Amino acid sequence: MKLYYAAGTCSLSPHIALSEAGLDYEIERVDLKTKQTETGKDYNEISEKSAVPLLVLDNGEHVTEGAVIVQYIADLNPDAKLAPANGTFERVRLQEWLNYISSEMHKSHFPLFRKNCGEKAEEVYLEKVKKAYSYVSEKLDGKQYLMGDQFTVADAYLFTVVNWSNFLNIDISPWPVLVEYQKRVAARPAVQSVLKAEGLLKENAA
Ligand SMILES: N[C@@H](CCC(=O)N[C@@H](CS)C(=O)NCC(=O)O)C(=O)O
Repeated sequence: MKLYYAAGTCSLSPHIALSEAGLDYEIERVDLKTKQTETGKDYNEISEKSAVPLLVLDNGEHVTEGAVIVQYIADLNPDAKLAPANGTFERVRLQEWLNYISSEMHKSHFPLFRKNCGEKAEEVYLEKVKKAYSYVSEKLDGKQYLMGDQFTVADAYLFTVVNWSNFLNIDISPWPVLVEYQKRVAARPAVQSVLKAEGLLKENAA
């Protein structure tokens, strides 16, 4: 299977999930400005949503929507424990997190990145992002990960969206629990290898 990704964007989350799951996969980078892939293909011809992440399965099926892709990946290798089993109440809790991160956090960053939605919109959405930082910090207090001691795909997603604070110069030091959480997730070997592959580690930045 192949993941189409753009460095540091929301596709980082399924990229981490693939790495944590220990599966065989390929990646292909997409330039979201030109919509060209690294092998010179027109991404608009590949992705009908013209967005990353896109997971193309070996049978040709396309899976889109990050919150769904990561669950698909988690279920391919249950031994990696990246998601509680389907049908359990714990799975509902995981889905609650994925939906919260997607609807309340991920998309609230849109006007902050676009910088053309007007000052008021930026102010309102920055406020929303900070409110979410407070909420997740409260929930993470005393815990390693969102679901407890076990790293799950919800952590891959949360780490990805909180990592955008680096690109947007949002100071997260008022949320020390979140600062420690980001460090904890970043230090995982599978996450390190993905950050390296996407050129997001400082040593690769030059
Ligand atoms: N609902 C989609 C949204 C995906 C999305 O917003 N992707 C962004 C990158 S984070 C993108 O590819 N945007 C297209 C563009 O910038 O042209 C999901 O959750 O996977």
